This record gives sequence, structure tokens and C-alpha cells, in this order.
Amino acid sequence: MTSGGESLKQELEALQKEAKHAFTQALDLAALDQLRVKYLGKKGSLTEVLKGVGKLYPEERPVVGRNVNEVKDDLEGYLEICRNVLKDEQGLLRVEAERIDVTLPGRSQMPGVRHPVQAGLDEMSEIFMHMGFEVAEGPEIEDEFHNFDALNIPPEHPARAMHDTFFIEGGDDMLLRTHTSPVQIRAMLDGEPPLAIVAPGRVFRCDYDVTHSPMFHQVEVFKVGRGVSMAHLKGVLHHFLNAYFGRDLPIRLRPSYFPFTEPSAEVDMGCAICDGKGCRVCKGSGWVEVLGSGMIHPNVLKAVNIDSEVYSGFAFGLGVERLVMLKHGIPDLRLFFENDVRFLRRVGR
Ligand code: 2U9
Repeated sequence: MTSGGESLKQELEALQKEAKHAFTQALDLAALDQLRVKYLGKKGSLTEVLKGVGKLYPEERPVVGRNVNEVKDDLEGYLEICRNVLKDEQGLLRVEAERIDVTLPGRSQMPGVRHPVQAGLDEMSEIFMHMGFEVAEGPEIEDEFHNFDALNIPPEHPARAMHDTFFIEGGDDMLLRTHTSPVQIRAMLDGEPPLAIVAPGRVFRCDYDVTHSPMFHQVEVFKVGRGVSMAHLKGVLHHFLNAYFGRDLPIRLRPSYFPFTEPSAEVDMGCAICDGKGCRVCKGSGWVEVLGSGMIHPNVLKAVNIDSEVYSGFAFGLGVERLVMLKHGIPDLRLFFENDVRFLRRVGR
């Protein structure tokens, strides 16, 4: 072999050694690929060597040319091995980085609770549903007929004054319902007696002090049928209050007046806080007022086309916040609307 062929061979060997060493030093696949381009690419070192082959004597060319191809094959094989090693390494690094410690304690969930008022509404509705009452709901924006006229509330009644009721501006006779009674009116207009309905929901009045909120919740109940009497009213009330307060507390009815019932009665319950002995809540009397009730006024039945000579009905209404306060000993109505989670969690469910 001529000195030209010999030196090309040596150059080739040096290149092979250098490239292999460089391949093993590559830290990642991208770096390795750059080295592939540098040594084996179209403009790479090996191509440069190949150019030198053309300058050799013709008889030397095939030998050295074969040498070049052998080195190329060898380097490509070596490159593949280095590539696989890097791939394995990176896989292991990823597994390591993404390792999950299954022995760590889980992140605790903080499930919410129903708002105490909603819990009260649901509990109360459920008790009436067990007694066979059907739940009915209606619009919170009402007209004067369903909210007042049909309920025998005359135009001069103070509840109809601007400062007692939220009227809708430009709404022509529309207002935020002041009680859930319009739901009962709609139920009686839609159905035929016998009817037994419980109407839970949100109501609005222009009232704001320690014991009144402009928005509060009511549950109203009525039953209309043949021969419905005050005895049925008292029986239902007694069962309801026992079930809600979870114990047998006495009740008493005191004569009262509401436009939509005649006769009307306010209902007192033996004080659940002191068991009737007398305390701050019952102002020493042993009794607390819990709701209003009565027999549905004949004028109300007339307004919904029910013949009061054939049918009669009882009705009562209660303030949900007030009853929830009595049951849980909550001292201030405003706690319901401040949304302090410590309060909500204690009383809500
Ligand atoms: C119809 C006929 C009669 C429902 C009644 C009361 C008495 C009553 C108050 C309790 C506390 C309202 O939330 S509160 O301020 N309710 O005193 N409610 S009788 O009488 C009706 C309802 C519907 C058709």
C-alpha cells in the first residue's frame, strides 16, 4: 500500500476511535444525534475521508473504500447501542421522577354540607311527606291576586303597603312573594279536593332587625277535603313538632287573627330549651310561639272555586329560620346569612 493509502487508513482508525468515544460521552439523545451528523452525516467526517479515496491509486481504492464502509457500519451499530442505553437511562429517570409514594396519607376531602336552612326545609318537608302531603313549589315573583287578593287580604291591609312589600319596578302589579301561600292558591286552582300540600320556599318582606331578615324561608301546609276540622289541624301539628324536635312536647292553640283563616290560632310549644320550666328563650313562661294556623277562610276557598259548604280545610305557616334556631339553640338570626363555615358545618347536614 502506498503512503497515501496508509495514512488514509490511519485517519480512518483515529476517526473511528474518536467517534466511539464521543458517542459514549453524549448525555442525551439530542446530543447523540448531533454527533451522528458530525461523524456520519452527508457533510460529516467520514464523508471527508471518503473523498480522499478518489485520490488513491485505482488498485488501492476498493480496499480502502471497503475499510470506510466497514467503519461506517461499525459506527452505526455503535450509535444504535448508545441510543438504546440513553433511552433506557431516560426511562429510568422518568420512572424515578414520577415515582408515587403509595404509603403517604391521602389528601383529605372537605365535603360540603347543606345550608342549615336547606337542611331544615328538607327535614320538615320530609315529615309532611310521610304524612301524605305533596310538596309544591311556585314562582318567587308573584302578582297581587295570588299573593294578596285570593288570600282575603284587602287592598287597605298594611302588608300591601310599599314599605312592607318589595314591588317590582315597572312590573305592573308584580312583587316578591311575602309568603308561600300563593303556591297553595295555585295548587287549589289546579287541583280538586281532597288536597294535602306542603309548600317550602323563600319569601321576602321589607323587614330588617335582630329577629327579621328581608329574605327568609317558610313552610306552609294545608289540607282541604270533606269534614276537615281543627282536630285534624292539631293532630298534624302535634305529630310534626314531635317529629321535628325529636321528643314529645306539649302544644297549645291560642285564638288569633289572620285574614286567610277563620278561626285562627297561634300555636305554642312547650319550650324545648328548658322543658317548660321557664328560661330566657321562653321569657319564663315555659311556652314558645312556633307558628300560625287556622281553618281556611271561606272567602279564600271561594277565590279558588271551592265550595265552602262542601269542603273545609286547615292551614298553617311557619318561619323555617325560627324553628331551626329553636331546635339548635341558635341565638342570632344573622348567623344564617353570614356564611361562616364553622357555623354552617355545626348546624348544616
Ligand atoms: C292558604 C290559606 C291559608 C297559612 C297560615 C299563618 C297562619 C302564619 C306565619 C308564621 C311565621 C308567617 O313566617 S311567618 O311570619 N304564618 O301565621 N300562615 S295561617 O294560611 C294559609 C295559607 C294558604 C291558601
